[in-house]
Amino acid sequence: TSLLKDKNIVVMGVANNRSIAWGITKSLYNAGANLIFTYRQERSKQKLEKLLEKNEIKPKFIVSCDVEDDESIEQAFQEIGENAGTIHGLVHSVAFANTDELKGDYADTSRDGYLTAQNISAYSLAAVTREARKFMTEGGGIVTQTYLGAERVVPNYNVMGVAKAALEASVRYLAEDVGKDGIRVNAVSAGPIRTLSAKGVSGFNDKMSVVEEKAPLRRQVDQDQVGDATLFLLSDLARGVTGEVLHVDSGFHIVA
Ligand code: 0WD
Repeated sequence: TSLLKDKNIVVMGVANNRSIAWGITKSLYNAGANLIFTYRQERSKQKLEKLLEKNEIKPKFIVSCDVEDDESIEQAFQEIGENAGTIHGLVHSVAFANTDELKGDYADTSRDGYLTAQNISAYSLAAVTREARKFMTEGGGIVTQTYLGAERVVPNYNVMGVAKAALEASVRYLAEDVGKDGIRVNAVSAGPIRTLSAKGVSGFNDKMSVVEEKAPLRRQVDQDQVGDATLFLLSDLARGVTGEVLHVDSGFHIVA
């Protein structure tokens, strides 16, 4: 397709070939987008460069961005704006919580662990929206990645579930802020997918097998499905959709 032909899209959060952001990258690239990547760790940058090469994807450029640091965000988007001119879309696919908080009782969450999860997983969406919108002068779309643990109690997801609830509320407030500029803000709520981050959640394998057993579609979700849904939300096909959480979970969230 050419749904995103000549559109400059920023992708944040490719750590390796299992990353949800990598599935998204493939969908957006096949739809004709010019891709700009941000990374946090040098190791992720190297992996990303290899992946891009192997898949014959030419990035517009790659820039460092640690979402814990306002200065890093400002610098990254300044550089993106200077190089790309206009930004048409942004994919936020980053989250973090200490693994020792992703098990046991939520009540035992430390203050530090709580603030870290909120900082990187929820506040970061507001911070990057603020910087990106300066260059989104032709309107466009912002899409983040969330999970069912925001809406329901999912064992062990704990502090991350609370951070995702804040993220989903942020999607709505941000949608109102930037709607006047023709920018839409949405989230994809994916079913469990085996990635580096997912390894940190205790009992993660069980969550995947329950989707296979109970979800209407009786199969697991993969990165490519999330990629195509994200493509839809960024494209003009979703021009009437904002402030929305779109479940890409084989329908799991509708069953009791
Ligand atoms: O089952 C799953 N895997 C699901 C994940 C189901 C539903 C939603 N999600 C969400 C995650 O919560 C996250 O928001 O999808 C998003 C992407 O997660 P992923 O693809 O599962 O995880 P991973 O491949 O580990 O990528 C997460 C990225 C990493 O990139 P880097 O370059 O930093 O290695 O988020 C990054 C993380 O390190 N990240 C940060 N990026 C910038 N600044 C930061 C930070 N401070 N902290 C973490």
